[in-house]
Formats: sequence, C-alpha cells, structure tokens
Amino acid sequence: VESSIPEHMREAWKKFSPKGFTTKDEFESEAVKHIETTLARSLFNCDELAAYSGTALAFRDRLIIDWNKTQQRQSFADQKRLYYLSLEFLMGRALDNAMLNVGLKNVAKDGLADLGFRIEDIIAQEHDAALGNGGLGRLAACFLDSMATLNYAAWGYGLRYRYGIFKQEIQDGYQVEIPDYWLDFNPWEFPRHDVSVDVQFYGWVNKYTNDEGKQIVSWQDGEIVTATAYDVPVPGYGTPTVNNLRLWSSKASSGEFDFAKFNSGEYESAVADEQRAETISAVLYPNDNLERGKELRLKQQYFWCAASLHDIVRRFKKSKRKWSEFSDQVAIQLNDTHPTLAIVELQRILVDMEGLGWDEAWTIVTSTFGYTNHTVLPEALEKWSVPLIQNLLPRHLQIIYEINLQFLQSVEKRFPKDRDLLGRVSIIEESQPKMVRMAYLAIIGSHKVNGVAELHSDLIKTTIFKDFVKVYGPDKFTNVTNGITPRRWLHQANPRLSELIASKIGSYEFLKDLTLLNKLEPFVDDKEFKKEWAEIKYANKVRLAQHIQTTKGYSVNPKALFDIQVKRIHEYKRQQLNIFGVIHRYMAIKSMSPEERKKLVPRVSVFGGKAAPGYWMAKTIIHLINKVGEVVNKDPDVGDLLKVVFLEDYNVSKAEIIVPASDISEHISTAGTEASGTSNMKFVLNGGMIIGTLDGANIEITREIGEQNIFLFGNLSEDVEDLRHHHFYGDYKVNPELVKVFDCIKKGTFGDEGAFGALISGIVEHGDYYLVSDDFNSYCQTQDLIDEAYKDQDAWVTKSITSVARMGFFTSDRCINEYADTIWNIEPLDVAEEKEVRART
Ligand code: CGF
Repeated sequence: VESSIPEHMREAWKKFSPKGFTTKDEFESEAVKHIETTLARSLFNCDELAAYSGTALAFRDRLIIDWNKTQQRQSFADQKRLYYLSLEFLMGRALDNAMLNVGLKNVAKDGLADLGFRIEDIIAQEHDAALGNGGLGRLAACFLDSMATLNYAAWGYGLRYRYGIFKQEIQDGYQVEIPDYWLDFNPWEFPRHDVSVDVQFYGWVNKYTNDEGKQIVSWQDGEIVTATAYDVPVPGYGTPTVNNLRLWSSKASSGEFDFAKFNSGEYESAVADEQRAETISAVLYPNDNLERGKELRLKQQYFWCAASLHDIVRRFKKSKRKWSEFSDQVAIQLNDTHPTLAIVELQRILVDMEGLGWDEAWTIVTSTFGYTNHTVLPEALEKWSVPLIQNLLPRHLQIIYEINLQFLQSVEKRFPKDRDLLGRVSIIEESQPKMVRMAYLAIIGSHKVNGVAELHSDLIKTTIFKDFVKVYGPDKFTNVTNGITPRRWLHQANPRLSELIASKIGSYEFLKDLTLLNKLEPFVDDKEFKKEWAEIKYANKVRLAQHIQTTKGYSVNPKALFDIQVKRIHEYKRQQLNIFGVIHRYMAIKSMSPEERKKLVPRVSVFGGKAAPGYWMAKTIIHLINKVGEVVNKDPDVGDLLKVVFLEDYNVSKAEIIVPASDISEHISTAGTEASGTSNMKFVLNGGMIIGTLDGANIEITREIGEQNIFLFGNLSEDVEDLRHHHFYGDYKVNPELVKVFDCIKKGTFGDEGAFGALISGIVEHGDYYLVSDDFNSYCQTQDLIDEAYKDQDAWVTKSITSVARMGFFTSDRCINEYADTIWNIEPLDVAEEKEVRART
C-alpha cells in the first residue's frame, strides 16, 4: 500500500496512532473529552442528548481505527471486492449495534453509570437512520452487517438523503406525514470532501471521427452536479473488520454558482441552481413496491450509479491491471432494478471514455453484475419513458438501444421463427410513449438473476421472466432466500433471550453460526428452562405494554395474547383481512353471554406501518384500524377481551421493542404476492408463533420448523389465477360472515361509513383482487385454533422453543455466503493475525 509518510518518519506516526479504548476508565475519558471539547459542554450542562453524543463520538473514533485498518488490509490483500448498490439502507440506530459488535456494551454501561446515566436512556436518544421504506432497505442493512461479520471486502453504495422516510402521525384516525430531517447531529458519517465525482445530465451527443480515423462519441454540455462521498463505518460482530457504506450527497458543481447574478443583487436566482442540484439527494421516495416514473427519481438513480461506478473504476485503475481483469476484481450486485443504469454507465465508461471495443466492454459488464429481483407485482416493475431518458441521459439511451439491438439479433438467430418472442423480450416496450423495461435491461446486463425465496424464484421463472428462461436457459436464474442478522434481531432486541440461549448452548457462538441454535432442542422438556423462556416473553410484553401506555395513553393487559402485524400497509399484505377478522371477533364478543365471554382468550391486536402518501386505499385501511380501535377499546362489554392498537411511526427501533413481544404475528399476504418477507423470520427467531399463508419465505419457515409449529391458512398460489377468473366470470358470492362485517361497518359502528366504502366495494363489486373473501373463513377458523392452542401454555412454549431451535437457516450470514459462492465469486479475508495482535495489545 502506498504511503505519503517517508519510511524513517513512520515510527513516530505509529507511536502516536490511537489504539482505541478497551476499559471503562478509557471509555469515560474519551466520552468526557468529547462532551467537553467537541460539544463544548460541561458537567453542569450535560443532558442525555449530550451524553449520547459523547458516547457515540467515542465509539465512532473506536470504529474508525478499525475501519482504517480494514481498508488498508483489504487494499493490501488486493482481492476481489463486492459492491452492493442499493437506493435504500434502513440502518436504524447505530450506537447499540456498535457497542455490541465491538464487545464493549458492558464497559459503556458501567462507564455511563459512573457519569450519571442509564445506558437505555442514552441509546434511546439516537435518531433512526431511516433511509429506506421497508424490507428491501432493511435487507440491505442486514447484508452489510453480515458482510462485515464474515470479513468480506464489501462496500455498500447509496444516497445520503437529507430526509429519510417520513414520520407518521395519526390525527383523527388518519395518517399524516411529517418530514424526517435526521442530519442535525449525525456522528456516524464522515464527509469526504476530497472524494467527489462530477455527474452530467441533459446535453447532447457529438459523434465524429478523429484525425486517426477513430469514431469518437462525446456527451456535451448540459448540467453538472457534484457527488460528495459520506462514509459510514459498518462494524462486524466479534471481528476487527469494519466495512464502508458510502453515501453520495449532491451539490452544485463549483462552476454553477452565478457570481454575476450574485453581484448584481439577484441573490435568489443565483442560488437557484445550487438548490436544484441539492434537491437530487434531498428526499427518499416513500413508495414500497410501487414505481411512479418521476424525473427526479431517475435523476437520483443516475446520479448515484454514476458516482458509484466512477469511484469503483477509479479504485480499479489504481491497481494498474488490465481491463480484462475487471470482473476478477469487481462484483456489483444490483438491489432491485433501481441501479440498472449502472450497467449502461459502465459500458459508457469502457467504450466512450476508456476506448474499449463494444464487445470487449460488454463481456466485462455482463460478468460484473448480478441482479436481485424483489417482486412480481406489476405496479412495482420499473419502466422509464424513452423521451424522459432521451432528454436527461441522451448518450445512455443510445447505448440502451444498441444493447437491445444486439440482444434481439442474438435471439432472432436462435429462434428465427418466433417474432412474438422478440417483442416480448425487447428492452423497449412499444407503447405510447415507448418505455424502457428496466428489469429486462438488468437481466440482459447481468450474469445471474436471483429471487429472494424459493417460491418467488420459481414464480419469476414461470411468469414475468419466462421468456428469458427460454432465451438464456434456467441456469442464469437462481434463488437466495432472504435472511436477517441475529445480532440486531436477537442479541440486541432481545438481550435476555440471547443470554438464556447462550447459557444453554454454552457460548454466544450461535450469533456467528445460527445453526447452533439446534442445540436448544434437547432442552425442550426442561421445566426450569421453559419457565425462564416464558418469563422473558412476558417481560418483553410488559415492555411493549409500557410503550403503548406512554405513546397511546391507555393500558393493555400483558397477559393477553399479543397478535401483531407490523409492516408497510399494502393491499397485498392484507391488513384489511386482519381488521375484518378483528371486527368479526368484536361482533362475536358482543353477542356472547357473560359466561361465554369468560372462556375467551383475551387479545391485543397490534398494527403498525406506513402507507405511501399517495396510496389512498392503504390510508383507508389505516383509518379503519384506528376507528375500530376507538370503538372497541372503550366498549365496556369487551373490556380486556379485545384491544386494537395502531402504533404510530413504525420503524427499526420500534421493531426492536415490538418483535420480541409477540405471541402471534401475521404474515397473511395473498399467496404468490409477497416475495419473501423478513419480519416473519424476526418474529419466529424471538419465540413468537406465526399465522400465515403459503407465501414467500413462510413456506421455507414451515419446512424448517415443522407444520405443527405454524398456523397456516388460505388458498395456494397456484389457485389464485383461477379464483380471480371466477370472481369475474363465475357465480361469485362474498363470504356471508364477511358480509356481516361489512354490514356492521355500513351501519356506522365505526363512524362515517362512507369513508370505508371503497374498501368494501373493492371486494364486493370489483373482483376482490386480493382474495380477502376467499380466505376469510379459513383465516377466522385458524384464529380460533390459535386461541385454543394458547390456552395450553406448556405446549405453546414447547412450540416456541422448538421453532427458535430450527431457525438457523434464516441468518443473513447464510445468504451472504451463498451470494459470495454462487454469484460474486469472492472469498472472505483472513483476519486471524489481526485478532491475535488485538488480543496481545
Ligand atoms: O423486498 C420487498 C419489500 N417490500 O421491500 N420488495 N420490494 N420491492 C418484498 O415485498 C419483500 O417480500 C421482501 O422480503 C423484501 C426484501 O427482499
């Protein structure tokens, strides 16, 4: 590795380079130093926020020492690296995670106690880094954790949004969106003003032949926006590896500021360009599984892809290798189609800027990229209009057309008589206006395409990408079932359960090898162990009940069965099925005698999740849940037998409180619509049961934990198409029990019945696309089975322990190893020596 410090001066450097704290006293000294100097506070005005800041800065320093070493080690090893391109990284809070991953949480706890603070209060001061919508962004965050933990040389690349996902408030039962400005104080990022890339937009393409007779293509004029890097350290668990997440922020390039205007007093217009440039990375689009084709979104995508690609190429060029070795050194994974322009940008860099021939460049491109598909929902498949791309990225459109032409010619050669096939696989959809199908471009430009659960990976091969299986053969398509990091989703969120497991297994090794959980199974009849297991669940429910008390102002009984559905609100996820089921239960309770009521299992139905601001139907579902809660929660006939809670502003840090507290959680999407789901894994890993359809990863969870440990219901994905057909053309009748629920709503039981009309007519009159009526009976019956099962607490705990013991497969470590072996072809770095040095010093 090159060094700017001459050999003979390095001793002094080494002598003074910081080692990082390891003891309580050292931690206190670091934290107090930051509070008094960096923050200019003293012991007379240090509140919890200042104590958080000082602690976070102390830990950040500590991470940075390891981060620096990791980067040096990885440069020195000169192995192939993986770059994970994702528009979303839903990281949540960093401090608790950093403390646990470097193994110094107890040190910090004792140190903070000395300084007069409780560690829980300090951790709670941190603002979530909420740069994502839901599963896709959180998956990216879990993957970063696993890559670092497993010592892979891997970087994440994303956007540094000034506003993350909006904050949700509920006013009069309606969702209201509040901007989430989260950068007031963010100790976890390092601005790298020396690392920037100029990104071009608009302009025109000049093609000419130079004096040597070579065809030159140059993209000219237009607008330049500068991308500046902000680096976020990502610590692995129990390893010296600290990887990097590089987020790009946009600002006007220095040439953009109009001094002439400024000097003549036109201040506003002088800064207008600057503001326009900054808008690019200003806000995260708040849609999950929905694409809307807005120009600013396309600008974001290109800005981020271009900056990341130039950064990657710059790093590669430093190694002075031949271009033909590019894909031996670089693997790039596209998290969904959002980064597909990276394929086009790399081709442009190689051909237009580096002078490679088209074919040579294209071979490099296609052996570099892998593409992960996350959905089969048609409304989520990205398409960009040709005129929009033409205007914003004129050269890229030419390249896309050229890629398409070459691809279609090769298809034509192999399937000469199949004209329709050409139209079906073309990157360009011949609509008005013409559209670029990003998923097709991603498939053609990648060497592997994967789905995120077995069923989903099968479905993409038989439905949306069927023709590409014909063209490329099945081997290009593969499956990597999603996973979650047990560090955050067990150890951090549920420390007591983690501790109990460790006490039985003999160590915390299971956090690095989750299959070791199977060592719990022999204890499934151990009375004392079961008692402790149940006590921990109860304590977690008490914690959630306290949260409900402070945020909602009413109490729920922690002894009741906690039934939880938290995730984005979407018709396909069917929160409407859940709330209709709740109304059904409410009506049943109302019609019961006091004697019958005594036999019931009390329930708390908890909902949480955000709706995309423009998704009116999802907002109506939120409204109904809240209105049902208002009525049910104060009905004296019901009392503790049923409570309906909508928790506002569901996010990662709230999930850490909610997930460990569930008895049963709901994963009830229409079969064939949820690609994988990952919260299903989090809930089971925390000892909760699930009620679910045979969809996404529920299927694999069932296979692993056993059918007797999961409550399945509903129609199968292979029947969905026929059922939908029947709704329109058969003698379709809505389920009579569901009709009673609708009548109850229409009577105005939950307020203005007109507000919920669309929810009902979607099922009664418009074909019930999500099969709510078809699944209603089996859903309610399964809920009854759950009540019965819950009455036998001993058997319930047995199921809970057995399930956790069999969850080893669902760690994101397994996913990352699979990606590394089958798609990226990368090896982890050996850090044994580093660990030894660390242990000695
Ligand atoms: O990706 C999702 C999630 N909503 O973000 N998709 N997208 N787009 C899928 O719907 C989930 O089923 C999946 O678990 C997640 C991550 O792959």
